[in-house]
Amino acid sequence: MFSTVKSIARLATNKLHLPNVARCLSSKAVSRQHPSYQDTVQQTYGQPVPRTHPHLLKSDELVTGIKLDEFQRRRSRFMEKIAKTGYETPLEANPHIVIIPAASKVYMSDHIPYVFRQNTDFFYFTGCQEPDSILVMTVKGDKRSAILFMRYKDSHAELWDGPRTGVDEAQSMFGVEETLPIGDFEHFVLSYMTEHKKAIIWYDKEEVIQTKIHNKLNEIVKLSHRQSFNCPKTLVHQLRLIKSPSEIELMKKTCEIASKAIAKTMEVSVPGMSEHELFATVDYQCRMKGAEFLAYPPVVAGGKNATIIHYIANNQIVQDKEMILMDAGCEYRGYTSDITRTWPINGTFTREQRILYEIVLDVQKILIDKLKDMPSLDMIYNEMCHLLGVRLQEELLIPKDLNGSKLLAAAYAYCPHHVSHYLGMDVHDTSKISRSIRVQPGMVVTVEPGIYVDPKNTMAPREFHNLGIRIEDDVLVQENAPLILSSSCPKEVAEIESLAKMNQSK
Ligand SMILES: [Mn+2]
Repeated sequence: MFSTVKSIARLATNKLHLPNVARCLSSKAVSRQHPSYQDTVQQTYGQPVPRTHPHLLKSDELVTGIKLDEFQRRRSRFMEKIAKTGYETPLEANPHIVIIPAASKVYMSDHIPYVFRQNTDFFYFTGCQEPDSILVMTVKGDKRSAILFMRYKDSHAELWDGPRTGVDEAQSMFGVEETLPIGDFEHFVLSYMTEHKKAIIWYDKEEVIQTKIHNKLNEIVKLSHRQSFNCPKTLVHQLRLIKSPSEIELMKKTCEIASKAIAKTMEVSVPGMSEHELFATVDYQCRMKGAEFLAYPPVVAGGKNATIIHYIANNQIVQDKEMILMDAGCEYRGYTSDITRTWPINGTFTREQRILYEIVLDVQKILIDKLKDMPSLDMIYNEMCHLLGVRLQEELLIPKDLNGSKLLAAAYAYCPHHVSHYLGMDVHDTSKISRSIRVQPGMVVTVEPGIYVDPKNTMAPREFHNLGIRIEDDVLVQENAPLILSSSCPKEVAEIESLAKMNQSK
């Protein structure tokens, strides 16, 4: 990917191109802010800021779509929650220290990193994109404090890996009470624990994010009065579960990008194409519309591959008369979409494909509509099994004499996955939140029923064998009616047939 020699060459080239940088900076968008040339060259940050990346952020945003005060509000709401826990006596509040590490770089092989993705909870509270940082929040009575531990600026490391924000700039940039160098972390925690012997330490010991920090914390906690950690994750996820107005805007955007990308993929698809090409198309379309990357390895499954729920090999040719099931979503500024569409590669459903497709579509629409009654996701799942069961009985894919739990079990044989999960900064968002609680306005959930006909399924007539269909939309729960965020991706039979027909004659 890169080598010493090439990097040196690149540095030399960059120097030669400095006048070009200056020319670019005089473009309209930047010149409005009148940056001094010297200033731009000298002060760099570990992530885009409005001055260096005016095409990505508005002048008052810390990250695209979100201002600094929202991050501060998230931290103070969280610390409020923490302050309400852990009273030893009704009058004596415990001090608390919460530790949330940033992600570290992960390597696929020697010196070759995977694309960096920040630890979600850390990003939610800071907007900080730098690896190996740590957020510490302390709560003692009415006193609240957020401390960010950052890497020093390091000209040598920055030549290789790009700029760092550094300790000094970070305080005003991220609006925390204090910033300290990462090397001071251990000492800070030790002295805090010495000073506050009864402090509760909040740290997720199950998920090792920074190994060094994890090991140090384990040593520290053993010496402490507590000798164990409290996990902060559930409290964090309770906050993340309800999206703020700015988060809703970002969710709309990420869903719209992926919706249009999948629609475009339908439009170019044609028999004989490989799943790989369709994967490349959706990936390309998402990036060209501004997404950072796909939110997960997409399922691009032609024909019978669609019956494998987590099929991601994506290396087969899609044949005439087969359907393609595409489950893809993207990440836009830290927010994810998760959409599935199934369409006939030649633009026309066969009789059997259409029968099953219409069942899934009808059931999906009913389930989305149910969200107005604020059910739990588990209730929606039970409803799906019931509706699928009845509809499959009508089409003779389930024996007519089954009812009750036997009918539900028969439906389960056609759809072995849950119908919904929470969606947000993570694809399977807020995993600590049970699916048995009722949904509330501000939550975003998926609705994704499917039918998969395994030839081993003895109830299924032969002509339905190996068909796999799923339709998945991303839905914002609102007070009155749910809002489908992925509505710009067509799902009606006539719409997807006409889209999929567009490239057939070429
Ligand atoms: Mn999903």
